[in-house]
Amino acid sequence: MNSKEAKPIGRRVVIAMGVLGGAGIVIGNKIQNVVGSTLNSIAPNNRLVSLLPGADSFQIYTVSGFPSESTTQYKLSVTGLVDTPLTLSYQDLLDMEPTNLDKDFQCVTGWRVPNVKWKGVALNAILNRAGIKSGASAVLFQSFDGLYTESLTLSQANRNDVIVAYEMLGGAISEEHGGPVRLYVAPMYGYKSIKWLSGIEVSDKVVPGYWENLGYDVDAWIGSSNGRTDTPVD
Ligand SMILES: Nc1nc2c(c(=O)[nH]1)N[C@H]1C(S)=C(S)[C@@H](COP(=O)(O)O)O[C@H]1N2
Ligand SMILES: [Mo]
Repeated sequence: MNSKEAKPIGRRVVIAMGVLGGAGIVIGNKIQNVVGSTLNSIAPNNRLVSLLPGADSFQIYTVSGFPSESTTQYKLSVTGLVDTPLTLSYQDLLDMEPTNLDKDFQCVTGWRVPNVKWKGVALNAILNRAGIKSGASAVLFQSFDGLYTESLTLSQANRNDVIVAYEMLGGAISEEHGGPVRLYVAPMYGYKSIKWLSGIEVSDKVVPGYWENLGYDVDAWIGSSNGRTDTPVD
């Protein structure tokens, strides 16, 4: 691992801010104390959590401000190499069979939140509903923040621990955490879990996402990518 990859994400954000001329880039450090302790105080599972900033608590990351969509406005488009393009409402997602997960969230910069409760729809259920055309090998994701992107190979996207989430931490996903709907890719570092998810596009090839263009691994397996040795999420 070279020294560039070893730099914490905060440093990269500062660098990116220079590149983009300060266009709406925010890092959680400033608000982490408030948000972290709020989350701690409402942690639904009676876990004893540290009130120290950064310990076992989420940091809020955004590269493009905090976009807002109500659950009634919300639309998720499913396009590309599919038999039937879809536009799913929030209610459409609630009406599909739910998947519940209780798994850690690990950022590549080192912080990890253990045993987070997630609820949503398996991404593979949405893909199956649209129908995958031959020639497809990847799934691209867009955010209604207008800037952040991500992608997975089709086989990664078909895992049962990859969900289009509408609940985390025991309730609706807050605006800061990417509500009303975000992706949660359990086996991979947090940058795969795109917030404010607005588009799913089935494609013939993976396209590196926002952070991957800035040096992070496209295959973001926890513990075996980015030169890190974290314990994978089981
Ligand atoms: N749209 C969007 N999604 C995003 C990010 C972002 O900046 N914008 N940051 C990613 C990174 S690096 C992490 S670790 C997690 C952080 O999730 P949180 O802000 O809910 O803690 O969101 C990921 N998804
Ligand atoms: Mo991250």
